[in-house]
Amino acid sequence: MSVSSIVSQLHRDGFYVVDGVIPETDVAHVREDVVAAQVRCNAASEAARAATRAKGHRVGADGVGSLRQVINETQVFAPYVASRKLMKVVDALFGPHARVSCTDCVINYPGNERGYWHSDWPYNATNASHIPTPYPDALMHLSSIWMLTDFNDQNGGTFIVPGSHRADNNPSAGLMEDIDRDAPYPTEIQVKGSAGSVLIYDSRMWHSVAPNLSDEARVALIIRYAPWWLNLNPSHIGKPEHEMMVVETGGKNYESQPLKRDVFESLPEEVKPLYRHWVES
Ligand SMILES: O=C(O)CCC(=O)C(=O)O
Repeated sequence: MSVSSIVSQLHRDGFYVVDGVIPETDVAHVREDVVAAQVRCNAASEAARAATRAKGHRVGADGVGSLRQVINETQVFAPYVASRKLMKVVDALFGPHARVSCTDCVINYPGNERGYWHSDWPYNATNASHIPTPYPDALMHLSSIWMLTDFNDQNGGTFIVPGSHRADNNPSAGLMEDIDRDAPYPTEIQVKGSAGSVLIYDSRMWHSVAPNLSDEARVALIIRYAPWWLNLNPSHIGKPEHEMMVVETGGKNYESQPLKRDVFESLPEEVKPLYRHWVES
């Protein structure tokens, strides 16, 4: 499909699945490295989630493993982050100098619970830093979920509500009349695709973790692309806005450590500009 058709579909439906970003021949290797990194760092990542939950905040869903800034642990997927298949869309939406704002992984283990309807940062109202409603009707942040296993309705292909990106609010705070953020939504669909494909969506689109009813883990990367003018500092540990808006308020946020310097230096040249804003000093 042409770039302009993809952009039109993003504006109309809120999402699009880009096939074959990671070639079939490489995807098993990428998946194995990402899972190994998550398992290696599991105790630390679980402790961070437990501490956030202990403060009374809503975070994640039981049975879902995650690792923030997984690129600090494995760079196996780095060559694809600036894939032309994705960057031509990012460039068409945001112009030059776009930046990556999130590089995490999520693993839905068999039997995980359903998540709650939300939009991604900066629209998730459970986060200390979020845009107040009503939202302006503009695509300001592009989220993506990378399928490192096939996604289907058995193993927890993400629930989405097509068209919800045009709403001026989302159910994350649990305050929308007649909408239970934990319950199925009448027009929800489940994203399906083969391993190596990438779901791209307007970060405003309502989505939620789906239960994995299969007996194999469902593995994904979460990568987000932002225009240069979107202030990412509230979600960057160590930046003054993060200190002021998240630490000092006792809130929770989408947040990540910067890239390690040696990791940044090892990245492919075309990927470095996407991370240059977010490297340890
Ligand atoms: O892993 C999924 O299917 C959904 C992930 C999600 O909700 C998110 O990244 O905000």
